[in-house]
Amino acid sequence: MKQFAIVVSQFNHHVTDKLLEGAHSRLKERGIDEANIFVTKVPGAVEIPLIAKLLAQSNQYHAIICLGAVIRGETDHYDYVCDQVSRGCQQVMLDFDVPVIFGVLTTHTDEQALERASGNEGKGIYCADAAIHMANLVNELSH
Ligand code: INI
Repeated sequence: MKQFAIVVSQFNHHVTDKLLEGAHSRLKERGIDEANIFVTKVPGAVEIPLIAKLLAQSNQYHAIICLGAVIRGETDHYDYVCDQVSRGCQQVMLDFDVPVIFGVLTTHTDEQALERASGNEGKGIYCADAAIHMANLVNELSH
């Protein structure tokens, strides 16, 4: 049975709660038992890559779904946060040969983030499908 981890940041949790709900419920809908879904929370998107790395290192997960919401607002901080989380997630994926699914929304406004996080086409749902797809592909290609 495949195991999945979800790392979700608490910053902008009104958005990330929706991402988590979408990803978690889709994994279950696709037949993954609750016992095989590990969810862990981090303060902000910048903290996601370290925890994704520790999860990858544990060798227990077939895919790691990273969820967050970086909203531009007024400051340049946005660019640094986006840069750190996107590079960090990709580094973990390529260093550990485990799919790290990038479900971190980067938007100009709160409304845009909420819209992308919600509904049947929400990013959390997409990320769960991508995680299952990638876990299957890696499994096929490495046997
Ligand atoms: N973290 C986010 O996840 N989203 C944001 O929009 C954001 N902004 O805008 O500042 C944000 N900052 C916090 C950051 O991720 C770290 O938690 C913080 O810098 C401590 O390392």
